[in-house]
Amino acid sequence: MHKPYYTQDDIDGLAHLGSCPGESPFVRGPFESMYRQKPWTIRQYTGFAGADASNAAFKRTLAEGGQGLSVAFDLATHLGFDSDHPTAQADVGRTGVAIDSVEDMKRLFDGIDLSQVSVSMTMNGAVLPIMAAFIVAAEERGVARHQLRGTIQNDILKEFMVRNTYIFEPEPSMRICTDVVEYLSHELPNFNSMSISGYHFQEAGADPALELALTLANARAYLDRIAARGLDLDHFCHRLSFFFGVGMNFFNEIAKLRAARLLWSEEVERRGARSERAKRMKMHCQTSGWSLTAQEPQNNLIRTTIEAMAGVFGGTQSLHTNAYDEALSLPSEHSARLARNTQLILQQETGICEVADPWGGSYMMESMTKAMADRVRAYLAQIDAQGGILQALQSGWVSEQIQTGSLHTQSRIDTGQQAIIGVNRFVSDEPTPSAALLKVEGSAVLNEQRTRIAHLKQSRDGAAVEQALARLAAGAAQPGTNLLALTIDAIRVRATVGECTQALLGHMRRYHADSRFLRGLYAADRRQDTAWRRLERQVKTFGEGEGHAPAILLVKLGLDGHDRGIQVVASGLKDAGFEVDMGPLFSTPEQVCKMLKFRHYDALGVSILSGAHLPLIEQLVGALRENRLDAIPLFVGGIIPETDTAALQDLGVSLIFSPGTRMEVIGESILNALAAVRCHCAE
Ligand code: 2CP
Repeated sequence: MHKPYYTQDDIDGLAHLGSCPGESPFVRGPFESMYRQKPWTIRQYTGFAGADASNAAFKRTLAEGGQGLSVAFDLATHLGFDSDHPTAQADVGRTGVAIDSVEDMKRLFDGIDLSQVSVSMTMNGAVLPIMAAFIVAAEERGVARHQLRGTIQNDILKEFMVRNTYIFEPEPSMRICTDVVEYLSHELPNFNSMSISGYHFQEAGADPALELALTLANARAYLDRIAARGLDLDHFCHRLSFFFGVGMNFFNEIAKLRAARLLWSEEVERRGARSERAKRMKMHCQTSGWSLTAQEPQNNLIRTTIEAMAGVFGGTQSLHTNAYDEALSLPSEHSARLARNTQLILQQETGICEVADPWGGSYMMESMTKAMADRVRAYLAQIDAQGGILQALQSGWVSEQIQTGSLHTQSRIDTGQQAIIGVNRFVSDEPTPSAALLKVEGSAVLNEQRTRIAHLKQSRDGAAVEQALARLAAGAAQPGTNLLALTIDAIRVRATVGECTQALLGHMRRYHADSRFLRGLYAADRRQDTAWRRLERQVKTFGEGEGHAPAILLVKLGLDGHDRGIQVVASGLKDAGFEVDMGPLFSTPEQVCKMLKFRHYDALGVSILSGAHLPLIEQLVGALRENRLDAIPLFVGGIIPETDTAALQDLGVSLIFSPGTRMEVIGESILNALAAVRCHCAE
């Protein structure tokens, strides 16, 4: 909550005041000259289909004003599956580029000078083979290791908390992260070895203070592990970078970025760092994907511009601006260009780059920075009281905090307290002008990758691969051996991403998360709301008629781990009186059938945000039919372009819900569909 206005009284005595930009504690920015010397890097997250298509997109982005690259990998790669693995097939090339080997990595950067362009890679679970493939690809192109500049995300803790592209259990995963930091700090001195991320917390429902607290708590856990290896803070700390989301809470987002630098500087100093470089937090920011709406998508251009300005006023070093059509699909060429132009216009037309930290000294901003830092310190104290972030993760505290935030936000939107223009206020009756969406031909990418893998396996020295993988597997069982060094050896002789992962899985167990959702919170927020109470009555009436509450099974199919939406729907329907079970992440059609046989359900709801809805629903419907379960009404929620609606309906999908659908609309639609099935059966 902001005060109506701020005065000198609000900043009197604040300890963080008095420094200039580029001076410790860096509240006002990491560099004195900030954007006058070098504006933030325009770094758009890009990648889809195969390496050649993504390479063309990279070249286009650089030609059109992009200043660095940021690679999006597909879900199969994230989870360490080669494209020809049966589990991966529907997801190959959908939400990022498919990379199976160093050959793919070389094609990805073909014609791009890696000694000149910095490359960020969002990779966590399969960080070893992907980082190794990047290093070997550069080596084979003649680029020296010290010339490589860029960032590997390598932040596994937030994967267990929200992003869900983990492979191994937390302990071995932490070892892998630390091996990567250790190796890069010696071998690639200009490469950032972590991008410790808050973005995904905000996307999952955390407010800015919780986002920052969880990010810093994770960063502290990494510092502990790295320090335990005997590495000197002044040697590696300047290569730990950060990544935050920037949403529509304009002033708070700026305050968050300023407070982040303040708190990090304090933390690193407290641990004994001497150099200013070690204490200076550098960050990448991304505008909020969650704030984009499928309704009137052009409004998203405005939202993204405002969020980008908050990132820049907050002093970010690198920025991704989302494309306006991302609530509908992957960005099209046109929308990607507009997103990039948003940053070019800010850099080159506005004069924003001329002054460092223009908010410095503002009564409001300084006081909000302090308030933000205090809230974050209070969260960190709560985490410490539990024994640290790993304990807070394992006890469920982290997911409870985030889900609480997301449910309160959802109820504020559903009741209209939080305005979203075009969604819950000033809704337009006009049809939305259709955007030219990017469509990935998944099966074509899959076939191409399969052929390439087969060719690679025929042409390589099989014995050398076997030996390298055996050494990697042995290294996994032996703490103290650097796994990145061993993976580089394996990748160099043309082992695949999947084979390296498999070798590690011999000694490191695969992680399986529980699916949890909160009960009671959403309904508590909507108790006074007539639309909500009507839904509760309808559910009750349905239950009285049937002799039991309507029971629904909600599942995530495929490799997509985005579970904010399904958790909110599970909580909302449960609170309305439905019986709700949620299947595990990454469910297969066969597992869904097993769950449906285990107990009675009236309906099945599937959430897919990866773009793989058509092949996945086709597989699911086939499995339901084989198991004689196809009479159960099937609902789909997620990012489903209108052009795919008819195909899903032909497959037998009863209802499709896009993001932003109000809870009572979901609940009532399901009840109506169930009632229609009952009528049909009675006829
Ligand atoms: C910059 N430099 C300066 C100044 N500005 N030196 C003096 N005065 C200045 N005003 C120097 C820096 O110190 C650095 O040199 C060099 O110029 C490059 O600047 P930088 O600030 O390091 O910029 P950068 O190379 O773009 O690096 C920015 C970050 C890096 C944040 C440090 O980690 C990064 O690029 N992160 C991007 C992460 C990313 O793209 N994530 C994608 C997430 P030295 O290096 O010598 O110090 S995708 C998200 C999706 C949603 C997902 O995760 O699922």
